[in-house]
Amino acid sequence: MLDQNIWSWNSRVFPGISPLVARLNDRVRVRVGNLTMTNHPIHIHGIEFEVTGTDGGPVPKTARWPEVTTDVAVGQMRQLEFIADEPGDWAMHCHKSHHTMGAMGHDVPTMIGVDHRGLVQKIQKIIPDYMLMGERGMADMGEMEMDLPENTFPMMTGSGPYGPIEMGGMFTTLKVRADQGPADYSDPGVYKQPPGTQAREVQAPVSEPNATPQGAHAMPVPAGTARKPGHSHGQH
Ligand SMILES: [Cu+2]
Repeated sequence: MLDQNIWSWNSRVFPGISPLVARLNDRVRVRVGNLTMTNHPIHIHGIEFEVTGTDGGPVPKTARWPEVTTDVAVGQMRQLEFIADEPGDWAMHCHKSHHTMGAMGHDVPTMIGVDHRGLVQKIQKIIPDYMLMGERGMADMGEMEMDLPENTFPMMTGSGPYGPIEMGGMFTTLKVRADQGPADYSDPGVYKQPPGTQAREVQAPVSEPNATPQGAHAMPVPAGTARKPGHSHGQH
């Protein structure tokens, strides 16, 4: 059955799925019913929600707690509520990573981190159609869009303003907008960050050999050692 391990929301898979759209500071209620034979931990970025209801009825206010992920077990329903108080495009997805990927090849060794420069040309002399992929992670796979059997769907072809999102399957976005009209749930498009709030690449100055380390990157770590959380390191 693992060969058919593909998952959807209402028979829709990202990117062929509508976003959840909210006006800034709307109270949003989402009901997730699990009709499958495996659990799905539902995760939303950007906001915190409360589980306000189950198959047994409403959860009393005194028994609710803040969450960003809630597991919806086989045959269960979970009702989530939150105030959409953070503008943006937020990922909303099942937290089992293979449930956000779609059809996967099995029995294939992972090539992440393997430097195979020069290898492909040599192999292609013997096998002309040979391809290597996965050196930089799963985006390589999504970009390739290889031929697939007719009874499946592409693996992770979702893309965003900065390139491949590396997601498919049980994934969508929560879009929170200040300028969305009341009861307007149409897709507002890609979120535009206010000036000065967007992450950007910086060119750090090359530090002097005797300069004080400014962070973890400035401190060489011998190969094969691990730095345990909680240990004092540097200026932090
Ligand atoms: Cu899942």
